[in-house]
Amino acid sequence: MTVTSFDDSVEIALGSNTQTSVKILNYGATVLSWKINGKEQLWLSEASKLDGSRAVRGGIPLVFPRFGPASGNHPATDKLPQHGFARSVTWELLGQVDDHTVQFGLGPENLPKDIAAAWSYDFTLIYTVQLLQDSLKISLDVKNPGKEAFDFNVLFHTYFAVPEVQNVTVAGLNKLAYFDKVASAQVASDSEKEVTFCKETDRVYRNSPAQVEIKEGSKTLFTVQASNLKDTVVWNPWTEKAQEMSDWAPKNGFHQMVCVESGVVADFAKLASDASWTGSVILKAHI
Ligand code: TA6
Repeated sequence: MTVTSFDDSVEIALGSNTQTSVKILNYGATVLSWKINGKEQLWLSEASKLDGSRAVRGGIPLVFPRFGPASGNHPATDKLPQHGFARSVTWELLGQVDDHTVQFGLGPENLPKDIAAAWSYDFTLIYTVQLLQDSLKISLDVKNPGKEAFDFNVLFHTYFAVPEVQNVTVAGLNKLAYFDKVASAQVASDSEKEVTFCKETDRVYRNSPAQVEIKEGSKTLFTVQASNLKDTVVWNPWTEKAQEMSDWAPKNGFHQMVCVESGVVADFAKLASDASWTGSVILKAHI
């Protein structure tokens, strides 16, 4: 394994097999690329900004401390932008834990003044990215060194690359109620059916199973194994929303992606003074 730092990013490669690698942009600590034997596992918009002018469109953006209206109103975070600030600030590369693991850190000192004023809690985030042969483990430690408790949302907003989303299902969420963000309605569901995609799909599943699978027919493409992340978001923007997003390209690229996102977004996690919280997810590709 080798870790290479660049001005704006860091890359981990599996030893001599540099065809298996992960690249993380310091801006947002956003995983831009995860390749296994040269095959890209994540979807990244061809129009995504990578210069720090706006959040990356694709890869694995980090959502913290706010998800958005679907989590309900919250005086402390309602003033923050959609999905919070973690994906839109430059993190500090703390270094490598070992030859296949790197860590990034974020604190109030890294925030623009307006964001620090909007969310003035003392906090420390440590983001760990670990590359394995056929898996990627990402973990976020949230610490509250301050005297005041705070509530937060968190989400690993993963854009998985798939051959054709109309042939993809998400298994493991059967029979679960969900909040349908497209219809702005809570939906009770006793359906045994796996989630399918034929239109804009934007769902928040509360208290979802720790493991869900992304499948193409009977073949499992990815396994998503979450730890201490009780909710799952499933999203595909489809034609109209893809057209509306200026940083979405190609416009028909929604056919080659699905977002399956593990987090705490249906409501807020609370962190008491001097407490810590850790959530992680292991993404496994079934090549
Ligand atoms: O995670 C799904 C979602 O919240 C959708 O509602 C959609 O807004 C998507 O994230 C992208 O949000 P963004 O702020 O990155 O444009």
